[in-house]
Order: sequence, then structure tokens, then C-alpha cells
Amino acid sequence: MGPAGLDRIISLQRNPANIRNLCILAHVDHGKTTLADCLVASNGIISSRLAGKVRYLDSREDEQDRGITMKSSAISLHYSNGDQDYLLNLIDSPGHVDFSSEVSTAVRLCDGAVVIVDAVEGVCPQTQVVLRQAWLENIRPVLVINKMDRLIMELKLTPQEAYTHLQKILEQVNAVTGSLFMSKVLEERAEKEEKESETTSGDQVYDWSAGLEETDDSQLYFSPDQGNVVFASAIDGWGFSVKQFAHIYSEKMGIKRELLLKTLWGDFYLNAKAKKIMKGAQAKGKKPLFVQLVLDNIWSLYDAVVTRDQEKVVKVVTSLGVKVMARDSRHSDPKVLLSAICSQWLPVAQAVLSMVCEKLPSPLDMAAERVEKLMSVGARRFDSLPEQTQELKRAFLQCSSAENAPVIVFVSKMFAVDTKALPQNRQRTLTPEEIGQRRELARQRHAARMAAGQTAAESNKDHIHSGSVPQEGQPSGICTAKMENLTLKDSKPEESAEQRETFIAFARVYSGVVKKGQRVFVLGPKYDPTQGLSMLPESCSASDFVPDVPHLSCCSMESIYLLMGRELEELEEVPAGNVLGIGGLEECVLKSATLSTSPACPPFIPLNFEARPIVRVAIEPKHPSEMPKLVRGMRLLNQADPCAEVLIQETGEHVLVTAGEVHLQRCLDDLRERFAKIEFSASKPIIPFRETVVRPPKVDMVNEEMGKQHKVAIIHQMKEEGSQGRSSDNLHVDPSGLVTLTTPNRLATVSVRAIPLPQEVTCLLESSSELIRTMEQVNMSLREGKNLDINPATLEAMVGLKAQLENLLQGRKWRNAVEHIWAFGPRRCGPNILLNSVEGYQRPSVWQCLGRVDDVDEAGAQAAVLRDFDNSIISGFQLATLSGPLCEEPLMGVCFSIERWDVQSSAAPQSQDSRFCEDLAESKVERSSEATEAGPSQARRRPDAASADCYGPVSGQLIASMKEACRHAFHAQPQRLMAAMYTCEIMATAEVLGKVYGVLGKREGRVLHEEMKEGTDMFIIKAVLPVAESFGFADEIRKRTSGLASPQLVFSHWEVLSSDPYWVPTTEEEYLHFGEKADSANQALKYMNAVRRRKGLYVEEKIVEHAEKQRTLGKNK
Ligand SMILES: Nc1nc2c(ncn2[C@@H]2O[C@H](COP(=O)(O)OP(=O)(O)OP(=O)(O)O)[C@@H](O)[C@H]2O)c(=O)[nH]1
Ligand SMILES: [Mg+2]
Repeated sequence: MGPAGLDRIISLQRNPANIRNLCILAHVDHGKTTLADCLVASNGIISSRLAGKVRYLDSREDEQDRGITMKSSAISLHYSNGDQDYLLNLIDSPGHVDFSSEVSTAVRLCDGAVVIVDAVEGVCPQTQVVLRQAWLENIRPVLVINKMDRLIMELKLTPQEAYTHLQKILEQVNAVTGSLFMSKVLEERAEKEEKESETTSGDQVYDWSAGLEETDDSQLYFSPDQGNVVFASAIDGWGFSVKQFAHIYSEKMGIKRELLLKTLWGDFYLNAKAKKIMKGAQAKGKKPLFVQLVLDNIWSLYDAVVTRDQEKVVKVVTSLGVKVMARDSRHSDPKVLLSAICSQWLPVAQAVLSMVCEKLPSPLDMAAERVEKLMSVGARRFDSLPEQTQELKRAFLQCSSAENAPVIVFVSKMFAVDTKALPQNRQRTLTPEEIGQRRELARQRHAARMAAGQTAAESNKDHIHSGSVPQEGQPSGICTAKMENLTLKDSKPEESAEQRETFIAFARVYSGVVKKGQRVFVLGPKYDPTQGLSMLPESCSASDFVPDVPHLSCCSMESIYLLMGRELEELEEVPAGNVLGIGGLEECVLKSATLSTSPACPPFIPLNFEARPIVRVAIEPKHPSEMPKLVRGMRLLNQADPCAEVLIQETGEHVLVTAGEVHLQRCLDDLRERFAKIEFSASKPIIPFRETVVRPPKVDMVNEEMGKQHKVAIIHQMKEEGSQGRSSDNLHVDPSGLVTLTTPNRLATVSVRAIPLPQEVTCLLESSSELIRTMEQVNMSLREGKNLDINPATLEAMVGLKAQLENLLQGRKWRNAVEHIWAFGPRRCGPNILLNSVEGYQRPSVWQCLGRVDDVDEAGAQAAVLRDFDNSIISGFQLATLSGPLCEEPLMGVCFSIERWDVQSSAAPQSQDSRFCEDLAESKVERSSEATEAGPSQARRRPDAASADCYGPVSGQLIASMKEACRHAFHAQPQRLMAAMYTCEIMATAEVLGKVYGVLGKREGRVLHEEMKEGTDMFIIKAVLPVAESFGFADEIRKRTSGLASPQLVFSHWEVLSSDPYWVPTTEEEYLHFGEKADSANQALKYMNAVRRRKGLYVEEKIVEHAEKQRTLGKNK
């Protein structure tokens, strides 16, 4: 960018009323980057001939190769709309699901969004996702219906059909917005009623529609007559809103512009005789205005150009008053001529940018509601924040760049750039003076060299004069010193470029002026302004000495940049309301952060990410000595990607977790080429599984009803196994699946049963894990004697969860179960339950925090002892649920019910040996009698003796025994693996439908439904597919359908695999059907063995099954 352009942008930055921060959002391949190209070309940054071809904002090599965007990138553009000059900070975002985290980072920094929809494909899954993201961040969208040319050239629709088709697309988009709006209104109404019901009481009649009618939603929907829709073909360079045509025709036909604006889109037609616009085009079978005045013209232009009707083309060209160069009109590809004409007639940049300037809000229009949402972290209500914090809201709304305004900046991601590409290291163009200076230097050097050559020759000739320094030598000395200076300066970055990547923060200033070198507070996501304000001295600034405050640090913004797509321009300061890049934060910001000069500023709410990282690979350097480089590279990668996770597993493996296959590939490439720069090998993707138990199946593997006898047989088999392999003198498994295990020192005994949880319960627990975690924290602090004030909404959510569980866990088996939930696991918040079914043994349940402390009311010491035992049991349960017996993967949907547990009163270590026999006798008696009461009562009887042992053998052994007992209890039930499932939506034409089904079937996919997309010949297939089978799926589909279908995979849920990994044929039919080995069809066994092999666990395999056959084969060869 030239200095003039830069100056103009700098001056525009000071006028927030004319700034628009916007991002382009859409489903993958709907033309975001192509449209961005057109906008960039309007600023002369790239040639308009190349717009749509260079994809300027896709600056990475792999983005260009694959043709998809992977990183969001920003560019600042200038636009004059009438007499106003605007600054547009434009962010292009990726559409592929794998990179949806990049969309979150972009959306956060914007006030508005351009949502693009492909005119043929209509609303796609990612379109809905991005609309929701925009909605959640409270940013206003405008719509561009792109690829209009496809309606003409590919679908060959008539203008009338196209009009109907476009109406449908608008309806679809508005339906998505409508449902978002509805849920919000209902939510607000619920809140309002809650408040009202606090004040008023009495019977109320419930009116479900209330709220929806009152709230004004006309601004919300996309409609061409509202001016928030543009129809475009980015690739051909044209686009228009109804406004442009209203303008053209108001002059031509003498109809008022306002009237045309309102009637150009909709059920209106032109009565040529009366020269009037009438309503009811459809009913009267007339051409709607939009078809007659707009679409017909475009269609006939395309027709003329494509059929090479020279006469007509010339006529159109002259009537439109556009200029076409001879080389364009002669070009063999009619598209060239088309875009030459269209881009002058209806330039897309003009249409989109004027809509953006008129319809999208400026930073000054930020809604108070949005500010409160951004600032209320941790579900705290905005009005509960300290006063100084609440005052900052004003600063936000004012968006002031005054000297005394507090600086508030949000960093949404960190991105890496090559250090050499930074403006300060870039080779700058020399001014004429400098060139002159250099020339002079070079001349002097040349002269000096010549002179030196001469003197050397002379001294050679005349040795006697050695030592004498020639006069001319002096300037040469100075000269080289200068040169060294120069070259040193030039080469410095290379020498110090040990670190080749520099991290730049992708950020926005919300208030104040950011200056180069300024010091600010970095507020971590858990920073609490109340705490910060109380700990810091008054009017403390980030440049002072700052005492240690949790989650608060200071750093200086060493350099600030204007983001210009592939390039950065260094700036001195950036005022409020702008998007910018900040250098020098890599030490104190990992991925995102809030920066402020005021410690009263709360951290912004975290970005909401749509995709969860699920694909993990283990990474290992080729040469072990390069491990440190790999570790450093992975750390950098973690910082540079908003969604990738890097961790070291318990096994010591370095693991990279990514959102999907494409994301994984990009991360590996980045790691190899930029961050680690070493050779490494990545394992095959590690696929997560879950283990669970199910109810005994009713039919066998050949779908024969299992008779009672059969079941009995199975139970017998189990019993036998129990008595043979699994039963020892410590372990007892009874036929109903109750496992009783005694600790090795025989001081404690637990009896556990595993019960499958209903699926709905598992789902509920899975989705409420955050809430459960909060509940657990509250319980912890309660147990420590602290009392926490819980936010009423959270408390209510907990009560709601309990009620839901009670509702789902009905029946005799689950009587009172919810009340007795002892813990959730693993990690205290997972989808498994530990149930305290010991009769008469009252212990605090997980619902303790809800205030029902009627459970136990014991003396302190007594409670403490029991608590230690409790903790051991709960810990055992946590360990058991963390890794199950099938292949050491976490459990899911299992309830472990403790039916008895006894501890010997004499558990004190000193008495252990002497009383061993006695204990044994005692425990046996207990077990045979009705011992349910004994355990706890014993423990209660002599707490002091046991208390000495709370960290001793009993406690430790109790954990281990509990874990073992759970594992055996698990084994005693029919066990299953659960596989992670993706949902995928595939769009395909009828011809390739069969192939898509073929690939899905081969990969164990299941089609949920299939429907025809209205107005097209496309089918939409919705299917689920195990993650384990998904690698290479997208590629395979693309190959088999010659690129006509491309699926988007999103993690959806866990699903129980129906086959039993330990199944062996038992009935005659099963033998007949599967053969004796029956190992061919057992998918679960295959998965289980693969995981076991990876983890180095024992895998039961017969390697040589038919030795004789092998021998014969060998002979033949
Ligand atoms: N026919 C037609 N093709 C278009 C148009 N706009 C874009 N395309 C094509 O659509 C494809 C995708 O365009 P991109 O601009 O890369 O799409 P994108 O939305 O940026 O894709 P991602 O960034 O990967 O989500 C390219 O092959 C474009 O040439 C259009 O108006 N008409
Ligand atoms: Mg793109």
C-alpha cells in the first residue's frame, strides 16, 4: 500500500461513526473469499481482472492448493459512499467445519456480518451455524445471495423460476433467524415472569404467545425491500440490491424511487397501460416487477453473450453505456466479456459496500445489551459487578479515543507470521537521498580499491617503503566501517532470527487509544475485578510496580500493526473502534485475552466454539534428540491455533488434538514447516471409545429369541467363570452380578453391582457436566466448612437437574436412587453414577449443596473418619470409571450401586497382625448375617481407632479394592463398547446417490434420512458415521462422485456398538451362521483389540490357526 493510502486509512481510523467492522460468513465454498477479492480489488490492491482468481486473503500455500480458507484474515478497505468516506475492517472467515473456531474469533471482533448463501445450494448446515454464531455475539447480519450465474448457466432456470427459487432461499434463511429470535424472546419472557412472580403472587393465566407479538422483529429478517439483501455473482463481478434498480427505473419510467424500492421485490406487477404498479401478480398470472425489470435483463444479457449474438451485445453495451475493450469482446471465453460488461454495469463491490455502510452498525452503535453480555463473566449478573466496572460500560458505549479514556482491547487469537515479513524487517524502498548516498559510498569504495591496488603494486615494487600508510587509505577505512554498519543493520534480523515466527495478536480496541509501547494489564479468563480492585493500590497503572494478583499480569504492546491481508503496516497508535494486530504479547497471552489499562475491567466472556476437538494423534520425533524442538514447536502450534490442543498423556506420549481430518493435516504441516522444523512421525489418529454395560439382550446374534434356558445357560457360564477365574478368597461374584471384594488385609469389604443407566440419563449427565462440576465445587467448599453464595440461576439449574433425573429414573429398581447419588465420575463430573444403596447408611449425597443437610449430623471426629472412608470409596469409583476393563477407555452410562460395605473396627495398624484371625472370623460372620447395618455402625462404634489409619493400609487398599470391585461388577454384566459418532450431511445429485450410499455402507454409516432439496435436483442425505471409520471418508466420497458431493463431519454423540466384544457362538444356529471362530463380523472386538494393541495391553489372538494349510500353501509355491 502506498503512503497516501496508509495516511487515508489512519485518518479514517479516528472517525468511529464511519468505521464498519465486519466479517464474511458462509458455508464452505459459497464464495466468501471470491467476494472478498472483489472488495479488495475495488481498492486497487489487486487488479479487478484477477478478482476471484487470486483469492488474495487466502495467503497460505495450502489454502491456495486446496481452494479452501483455513485461517480468518483481515484487511482494511476504504470506500466512498456519496460524500462520506468509510473505513471497512473486513475479516474473511473459513467455512469448513474443522475451522469453525476461526469463525468464532472473527465474529467476536465485528459489529456486523455479511452472510453469503449459494443461490443453488441454499441454506446449508454451516450457514445455520454461522447465523447462530452471529446471533450469539449480537452482531447484525446482511445477506448476499451469491452465484446467481449458476441459476442461469447451470440450472437453466427461467427468470420466473429463478424468482420463485430466490424467494424460497430467503424463506429458509429467515426461518433460521426466526427460530433464533423465538428462543430468545421465550427466554426473556421467562426471565421477566420470574421477576414478576417474585413481586406479584397469585394465579396467572399462561399466555404462550405473549412476548412474541410485542417484540418488534421487522428489522431482523432479510428482505430485499429492506435493503439488506444483495444478489450477486462474485465470480462474474456483478451484484445489486433493489436500490440500484429502483434508481435506474425511477429515472427511466418516471416512477417514484421510494415506491419502486417497496415494490420491486414482492407480489407486484406493472400495469403498462395505466402506468401503475399493482398488487397481486401471482393471482393474476402477471410477471412480478422483479422478474420483468431485473431478472429478464440479466438473463437476456447472459443469453446474448453466451450465444455470441454480436448485434445484441453491441446494443446492450451501448444502452448500458459501458465500455468494453476489444480484447475482451474477442476473447474465446464468453465469461470474460460477461464479467467485463457486468462489473461495470452492476459492480458487486459497490452494491455490497454501500449496503454494509448503510445497514451495519458502527462501533458507536454498540448495544448496551452486548456490552453487558461481553462483560458478565462466570454467569454473574452485570449489576453484581463492582461499581467501577459498571462504569466501564460507558466507556464501551462511547467508544471514545480521548486521552483519559481507559484502554480496553480484546485479543481473539494469536497468529504466527514469519519474522522476516514484519514491516520493520522488510526491505523498504530507499528514498532518492539514500540511493544517492549509497551510490557515493560505492564510488568511494571503488576508488579506494583501485588506490589500494595501486599502492600494493607499488609496495610490491618497492619493499623498502613498507609501513608507510598511503594518504588515500584513510577514507577507505572509514568507508568500510560505514559499509559494515549498513550491512550489519541489514543482516541483523537474519542473525537474530533464531525464532523465525513472531506472534501477532488479532485484536480490537473497544475504548481508548492503543499506543506503541504502552503497558497494559493482561486479564486472564478467571480474573475477578472485585478481588483485583481490593488488592491493587488505588489508581494503580500497569507501568507501576504491581503486586501479585491472581490471573493478572502486565505487558507492553511493543508494536502495533494495521492488518492488510498478507501484509502488515506498522502504526504508532490505533484509536477505539478498530481491528488491529499487536506484537510483543506472546509471552503473556496464550490464545485469547482481555487487555486494559484499568484493573476494574472484567475479562470478556470466553469465545464460544462450535466444534469440539476430537481427533487425536501422538507425535514422535524421528530422532529422539530432537524432542525439545518438537516440544517447543507444539507449544507454538498450540498458541497459533484457537482450537488445537496439545497435551502429554499419562503414557508420556505427546498428543495433538484437532477438530477434524483437514484441521489435523493443517496442524501437522504447520508443525513440520514452521514451528518445529524437524522430521517427525504422527501416529494414526487415536480414536476415543467409551465402555458401558447393557441389559441382557433379548435376542441372540441370529435374531433368535433367547429362551429362559439360554439366559440361564449364560448365567451359569458366568458363574463358572466366576468360580474359576475370577473368584478367589477375596472375591465373590454372585449370579445376580453382585461383586463382593475384601481388601488384601481383610479389614474392609465392599459389595458392588453395575447397572446400565437409561440412555436419556447418560445424555443428560453428559450435557450437564459443567453444572455437575460447579455442584461438586460447591460441595467441596461446603465440606471444608466454607459457605458459597451460589447464583440463583445456577441453583435453580441444579434443582432442575435433580428433578429431571428423578423423572427419568423411575421404577422399582431406581426407587430413591437420585436422593442417594454419592458421586459422578470420572473426574467427578462424568456420565457415570455411584449410588449409595447401603441400607441405613446416610452419607451426604451430591445434592448436599441444595441445602438438605439432614443427612448426617455426627460429631466432628466421627464425620471426619467416615469422610476419609467415603473419599477412598469415591476415589476408587473415579479410578474405575476413568479406565474400564475392556480396553482402558473411560466408562459411560454405568451406575455402580454399593450395596454393602464393612470396615473392621480394629483397623488400626498396630493391631493388624495380632488380630488378624479374629478379624477374619468377625468379617465372615458379618457377611453371612444381615450385615448391612454392621459396616457403618462398626465404623461409628470406634471411630478413633480407625482414624489413625485414614492414610494407612485400609484407606489405600480400600481405593484399590473399590476399583477392582467396580471392574468385576462391570465384567459381570453384558459389556459393550461405545463409539464416537459423526453426523454428516451430504449433498449429492441423483446420479451419484448410489455411490454415496456405497461408501457410507462400507464404513458402517447409517442413513438417517434423505430428502430432495426443493427446486434443485440435489438430494440431501443425513447420516451418522463412526469416527473410527471416518478417516479418508471425505476424500473417498469426493473421488467416487467426481467431486459432486462433499460431506461435512461434525461430532454428535456416543453410540453403543451392538456386538459384544467377548461374544462366542453358543447356539447351533449361531455356529452355522458365523462358524466356529466367529471373528469375522465382530466389529467391537476389532476396535477393542486395536485399542489394546495401541496401549500395549494383552491381546488374545491366535496367530496361526491352520498350520497344515499353511504348509500346503508353502509347498505349492
Ligand atoms: N459460478 C460461480 N462460482 C463461484 C462464485 N463465487 C465463487 N465461486 C466459486 O466457488 C468456489 C469457492 O469459492 P471461495 O471464494 O473459495 O469460497 P469460500 O466461501 O471462501 O470457501 P471457504 O473459504 O473454503 O469456506 C470457487 O471455485 C469459486 O470460483 C459465483 O458467483 N459463481
Ligand atoms: Mg474462503
